[in-house]
Amino acid sequence: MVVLAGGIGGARFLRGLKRAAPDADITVIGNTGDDIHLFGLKVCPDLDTVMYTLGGGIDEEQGWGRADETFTVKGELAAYGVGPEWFGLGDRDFATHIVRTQMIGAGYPLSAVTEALCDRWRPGVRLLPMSDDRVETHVAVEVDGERRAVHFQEYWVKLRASVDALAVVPVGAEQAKPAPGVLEAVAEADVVIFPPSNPVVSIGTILAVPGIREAIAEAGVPVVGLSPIVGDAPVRGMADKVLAAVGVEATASAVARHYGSGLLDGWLVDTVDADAVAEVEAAGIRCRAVPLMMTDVDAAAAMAREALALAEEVR
Ligand code: GDP
Ligand code: FO1
Ligand code: CA
Repeated sequence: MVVLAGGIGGARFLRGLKRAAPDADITVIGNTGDDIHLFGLKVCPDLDTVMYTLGGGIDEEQGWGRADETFTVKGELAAYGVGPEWFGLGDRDFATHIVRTQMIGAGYPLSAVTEALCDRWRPGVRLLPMSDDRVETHVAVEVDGERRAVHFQEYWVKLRASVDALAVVPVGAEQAKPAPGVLEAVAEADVVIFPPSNPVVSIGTILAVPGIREAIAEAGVPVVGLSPIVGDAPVRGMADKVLAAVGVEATASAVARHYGSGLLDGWLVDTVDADAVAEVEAAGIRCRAVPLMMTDVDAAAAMAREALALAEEVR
């Protein structure tokens, strides 16, 4: 199985998928467009969220960062006047970024570094970055009447998506190559799953790496997705803001139609969005309404079972 994943939505779904299909061989293609360099360190929030969640190190409530975290280093940096203060890097998390940056400095590609980090966390999936090449999602905003581009993390974390996103650009994506193993995993997959991750800045960014979208469309296996939008709003976060930037309504149906029947064979919407089923099917995508709230691992596993059942239906 191949799963394209962002952070929290992808990671929580994967935990359910592992429970639903314990013997499955799962390759995760992770989004690296959220990556940011801070204090000379390379931080990969979405890869780390998947790794920590599946490896048992995540801060469960927050959904990102480490459990039992402390912020001594961040405080000491601030005492030197060194920021940014708006990005919460904890002490335990810092170690991950130090190891990653050290290995990259020694010449290892991100895919090899991620594999090394996963030797510790044993996530039970093969976690691949979408690319070893640098891709950075930027968001065009207007602040005080002036248009400028900010890093995705600045838009999301510092600005809390409080201003409209005028455009979302995965800078570097066009020149990026899929990481080793990505296209091979897609070609060998029995099913490709889009978990309820952000359609623009998580899955959209992965699909922007030349070759990945094409490989999925040409794999000849069921491609099924789960809506991150429930009741016309994102379950978490501000996906509606970045959907607006690409001209897509924040509805379960609009997101499915945004992916399109050329890519997607099946789509799950929440039971509260049962009205969307007919519209999605009219667009040539098989659709079912099932509970889509990942309140616990069992709920996520039930969603995974529904996704796999839908894949068999469209096979
Ligand atoms: P991020 O990188 O941490 O933002 O995580 P992802 O891109 O993987 O997923 C973010 C999306 O997950 C958001 O748009 C949420 O709406 C969605 N999401 C989070 N929890 C749930 C849930 O329980 N059910 C569904 N259907 N979507 C969820
Ligand atoms: N998200 C926040 O909302 N605030 C933070 O301070 C923050 C720090 C952070 C540190 C490490 C990490 O792996 C993730 C972190 N996140 C933080 C989450 C993450 O950057 C974003 O929520 C996602 O990338 C949004 O897609
Ligand atoms: Ca993310």
